[in-house]
Amino acid sequence: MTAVAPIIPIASEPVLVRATCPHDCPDTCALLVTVKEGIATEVRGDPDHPTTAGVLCTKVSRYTERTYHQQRLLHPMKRVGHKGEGKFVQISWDEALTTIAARLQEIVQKDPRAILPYSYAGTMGLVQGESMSMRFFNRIGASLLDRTICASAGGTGYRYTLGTRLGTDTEHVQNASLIILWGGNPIASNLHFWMRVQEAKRRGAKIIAIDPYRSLSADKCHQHIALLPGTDAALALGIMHVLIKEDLLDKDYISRHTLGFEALQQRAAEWPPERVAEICGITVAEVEGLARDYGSAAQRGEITMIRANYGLQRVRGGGMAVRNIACLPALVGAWRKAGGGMQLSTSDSFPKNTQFLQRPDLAGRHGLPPRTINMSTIGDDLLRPTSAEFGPRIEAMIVYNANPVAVAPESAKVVAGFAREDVFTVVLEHFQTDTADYADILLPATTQLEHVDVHSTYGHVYMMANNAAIAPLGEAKSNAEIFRLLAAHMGFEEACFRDSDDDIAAQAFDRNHPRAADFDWQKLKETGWQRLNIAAAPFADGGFGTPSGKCEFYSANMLADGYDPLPTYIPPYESRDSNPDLAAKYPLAMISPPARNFLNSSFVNVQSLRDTEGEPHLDIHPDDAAERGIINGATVRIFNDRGSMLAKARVTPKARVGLVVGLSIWWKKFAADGKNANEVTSQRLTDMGKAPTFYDVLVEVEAYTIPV
Ligand SMILES: Nc1nc2c(c(=O)[nH]1)N[C@H]1C(S)=C(S)[C@@H](COP(=O)(O)OP(=O)(O)OC[C@H]3O[C@@H](n4cnc5c(=O)[nH]c(N)nc54)[C@H](O)[C@@H]3O)O[C@H]1N2
Ligand SMILES: Nc1nc2c(c(=O)[nH]1)N[C@H]1C(S)=C(S)[C@@H](COP(=O)(O)OP(=O)(O)OC[C@H]3O[C@@H](n4cnc5c(=O)[nH]c(N)nc54)[C@H](O)[C@@H]3O)O[C@H]1N2
Ligand SMILES: [Mo]
Repeated sequence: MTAVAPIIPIASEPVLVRATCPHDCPDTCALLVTVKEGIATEVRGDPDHPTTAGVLCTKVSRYTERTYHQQRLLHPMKRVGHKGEGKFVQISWDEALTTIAARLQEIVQKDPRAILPYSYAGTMGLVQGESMSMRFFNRIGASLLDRTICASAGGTGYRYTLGTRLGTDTEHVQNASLIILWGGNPIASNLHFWMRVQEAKRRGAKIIAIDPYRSLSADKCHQHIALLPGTDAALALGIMHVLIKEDLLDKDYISRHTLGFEALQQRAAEWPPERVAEICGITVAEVEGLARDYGSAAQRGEITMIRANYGLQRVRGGGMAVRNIACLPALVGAWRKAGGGMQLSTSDSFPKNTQFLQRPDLAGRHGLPPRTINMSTIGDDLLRPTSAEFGPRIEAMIVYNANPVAVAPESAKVVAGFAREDVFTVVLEHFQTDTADYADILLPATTQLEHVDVHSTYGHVYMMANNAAIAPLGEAKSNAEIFRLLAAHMGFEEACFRDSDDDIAAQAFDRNHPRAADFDWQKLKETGWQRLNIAAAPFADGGFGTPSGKCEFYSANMLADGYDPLPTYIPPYESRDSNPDLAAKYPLAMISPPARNFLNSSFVNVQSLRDTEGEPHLDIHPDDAAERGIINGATVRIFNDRGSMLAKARVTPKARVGLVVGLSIWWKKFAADGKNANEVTSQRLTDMGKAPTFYDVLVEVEAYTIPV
């Protein structure tokens, strides 16, 4: 098989090309791209796709603005200034690839583990994500990257309880009579799920938000329970307590499909609503009311659904919180009906052909023990010297689909690491991001409109195809093509390095798996999307993926891994209760969830979207503001021992007392002080899954006078 560049017909009549939104969002929308004379003129949502339903978010409806942005990187470049200064000159692809291959070869001779790929979900595509790139890094024997920055805490907790990340089918959510938005803000981050919630609301459903902040979504719910960040596990224990005490249980489902109910009963007895209310900073009536709403709806045979999201995972006990919440649907039998149960992610629905995509078998030829670096501690790890435990100091980094200088925690350390003159850094990007400023070689990558890809999703159960709509702009190349060329420059002869993007896409899903038996790449490219063969109510009759096949209230695996085998509460690292000394100095909890018009740090440079967000803000409660002499619109300085940032105060009761909220993730270079919320976040990891604790942060805030 040979690598063939896609040939795109240039028709004078507008043509519609079927594409897929590549962004890190559960919705993975089916797109229709209008192309006229080789130019993409419009991107619309496919009206026929069941979850997209013809609707796009503001960001992606502006996709052409991003693609044809004046500051798109169009040529390979090399650094001429010092690191971080962002000064580059254009070079040829040949010079770029030869320089990179030579430098990597040198390091490979000594110890290939000194090379680190750093990537996340700039595109969620299986081809332009971790396929050719991973084949390349496995073949080199580079360090592996533990991709923990987003979902690994909750994912681990969910799997301990239910065995696999399957959950409620989004397409049936409108039939629920009670929907709990637990730590999510779907108007911003999961719009097509929110559309279903709206429909349920029209049909009479009750919608409850559990969120320390009155987010856009919480504001539109019937009830908003504003608990303290990081206390969700306790709230779930309180709900269990009330369900059991008031006998709001589905005993038949419990006896047939769960493990450890007696032990759970004893544990839950320790969590009366009074204790829970105190920890969560809410009222006893809120705990009891929530449990009664949940249990009684199920008793009436109605459909109840919990949308557990990412907001509640980014704290020390984030894994346990999701584990506890995942016990609730089985207690009331909510899994019995389509639309009921719980959704964290649908990502395990997709039988991906990981062995083919990434070729892990290519690793290990150097006879060195493999080394894995956690992306969430990249700050510390870049600054670590060679040692027996750590292995070799990091000498080269290849960054793609990620912007760690803006998004990784404890940014001062991340910046110090990226500023090391002795690290050879290659960045594949669309734009000169905060991270790109630190590149030695900066390579122009294609956007989704310019390359082919195939997608799984984490919010619905359709396989998705992306056709290239236009030719690559300038000299941009797809990630897969760049790694294919690098492999050729390194002299790798394995046939897998000659697979084209279509060759890869054609085998991305395992056709031997019953769910993907009908997968046919050519057909998928024509139709754009296809549902997996998967039941609408995945656990209606049990069938959990745990060792016992049941929903495990008691988990022997957790015990073996050093956790409490039963649901418990793990307090935050930084909170009033868990660290009173720190709270005396830094009394406010700070969270930095996504701004509606940005997608992590993507789109921040799209003018129309940045204009809508304005500038970095900090929402602060009127009482907390008054105590500090802060008035609405004032510039404030937010700080703790790790760093500081400036923002404009919005004095509002949307932030509960004791909480401040800085919607994120801003590019640092667009902020007055060149900083963002990750100045104050820490590199401490969650209880499970080694994930970051972005929302487990104490700060102080003061009015700031701009020096003249
Ligand atoms: N527009 C937009 N959409 C996005 C993204 C984006 O940046 N912008 N990012 C995408 C990505 S990568 C992800 S992971 C998802 C994230 O999207 P969500 O899953 O919605 O998660 P977050 O936005 O992190 O947080 C959601 C809510 O959780 C609340 N929260 C914070 N801490 C806690 C807590 O301790 N407990 C509870 N109960 N709630 C808490 C926050 O106040 C926030 O309103 O969205 C995806 N979609
Ligand atoms: N303070 C704080 N920090 C956070 C979070 C938070 O809520 N608060 N959220 C965290 C979460 S949930 C996540 S998932 C991470 C997200 O972190 P990242 O995955 O790093 O996401 P982005 O910041 O959007 O950066 C993705 C980059 O990939 C580039 N890109 C897109 N497509 C391609 C492509 O095809 N090829 C190449 N080469 N590049 C491409 C984009 O231009 C963009 O600059 O951030 C985390 N950081
Ligand atoms: Mo994420």
